[in-house]
Amino acid sequence: MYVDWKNQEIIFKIVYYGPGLGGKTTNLEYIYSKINPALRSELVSFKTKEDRTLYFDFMQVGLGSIGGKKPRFHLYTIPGQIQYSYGRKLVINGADAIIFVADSQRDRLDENIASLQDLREKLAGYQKSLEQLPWIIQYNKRDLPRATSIPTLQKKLNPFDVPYCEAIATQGAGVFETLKSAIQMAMSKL
Ligand SMILES: Nc1nc2c(ncn2[C@@H]2O[C@H](COP(=O)(O)OP(=O)(O)OP(=O)(O)O)[C@@H](O)[C@H]2O)c(=O)[nH]1
Ligand SMILES: [Mg+2]
Repeated sequence: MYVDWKNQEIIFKIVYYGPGLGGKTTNLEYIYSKINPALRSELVSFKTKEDRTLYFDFMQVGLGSIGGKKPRFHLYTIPGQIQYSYGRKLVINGADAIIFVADSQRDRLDENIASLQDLREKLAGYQKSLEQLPWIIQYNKRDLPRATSIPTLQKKLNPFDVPYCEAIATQGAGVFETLKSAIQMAMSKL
């Protein structure tokens, strides 16, 4: 979080983390398509030719004003593919809240666990930890028939019992609920 005194803005950084193909970019695309254009910037995406995130996606979202200051949320997604480790490290720096987008498909459980471990390592590089930072889990792809049950996902991915949302990002289900929780968490630091 930082204050831009010139423009009287308070900037919060919210990062969508999680395994490749989990649906991080889809969350941002849905928000972009539904939110009042007056309240958001353009969506900036750096993609590979296979439509995978290469560096990050970025969009700014604004909310009215609080005590004369205007809260602004910088939403980023990380590149989930294993080889873009350094990109993830850069994007996670300075996050005020993290949304961990887990892929509910049964055969993706190990990738979710590995991504959570990767997140811990990246944060440790900045002397930060998941115990200190506000974060939330989004169990995405709930529409798929062989989705892992929520109790199993909770047991494997949520030992601290942080808040979670269920989502179908392609249909927009749960996308704004997730963002709202993350915004509340980020702002609770104020
Ligand atoms: N069935 C289903 N498919 C989804 C859902 N959310 C995302 N997808 C699909 O999953 C694929 C990957 O989605 P992305 O949003 O690009 O995933 P990502 O997490 O940004 O992936 P990286 O950029 O590689 O880290 C796309 O084909 C999406 O349409 C969902 O809730 N249900
Ligand atoms: Mg992506």
